[in-house]
Amino acid sequence: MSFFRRTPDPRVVENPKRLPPGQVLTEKWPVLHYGNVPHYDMQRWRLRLYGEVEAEKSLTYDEVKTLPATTVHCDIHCVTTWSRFDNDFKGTPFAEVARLAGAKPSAHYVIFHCYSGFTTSLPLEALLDEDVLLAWEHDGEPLAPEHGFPLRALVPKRYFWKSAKWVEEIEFVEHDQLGFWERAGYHNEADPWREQRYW
Ligand SMILES: Nc1nc2c(c(=O)[nH]1)N[C@H]1C(S)=C(S)[C@@H](COP(=O)(O)O)O[C@H]1N2
Ligand SMILES: [Mo]
Repeated sequence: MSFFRRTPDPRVVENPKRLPPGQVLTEKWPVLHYGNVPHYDMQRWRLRLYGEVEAEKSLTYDEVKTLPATTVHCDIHCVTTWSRFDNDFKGTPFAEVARLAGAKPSAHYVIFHCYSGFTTSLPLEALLDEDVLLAWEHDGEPLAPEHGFPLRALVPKRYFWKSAKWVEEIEFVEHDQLGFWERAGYHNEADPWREQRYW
């Protein structure tokens, strides 16, 4: 037994299964990404929806923020082993976005295209879960630039790299395409409960 064992967090003592295998709880919110943090001219910023949809869209930030919004209370789990409990993300359910664009029956996957070419993808069906958002607030504050301002995905059931920051374009496709970290060896399904970290 280690002399340096940290006092266990009461939320884990109470509910040991809340922390996925191999994860360590953190109170801070680490910043993790490849490349640099963008600074957008929000007058020119647009969210583009395209691909296998009935109606391609280009939305201003104000338009995004007038979509039906909800708050999701969740735990987040990074593949590098930190987890953070009790986050409140506010945003619009991804299902609203899929409805707005009119995802066609052929739209089986969704690719998030982000600042500087970062991409990640998930099956559309997974993104229709009610805890999946396009988020613009965390714990009551606008997203900080380093955490994805103006808009990030939130997919709490997957490792956090699937929660793309600085989302600029959402592409609906028939066939999946591996994203940035997935091509580098990360598991494409990314379920923290099954420890799907790497291929
Ligand atoms: N655009 C973009 N989004 C990204 C990443 C990235 O490199 N670029 N990294 C992912 C990874 S690996 C993690 S753990 C989370 C970290 O989000 P945070 O910095 O808000 O904690 O962002 C994810 N989203
Ligand atoms: Mo990560």
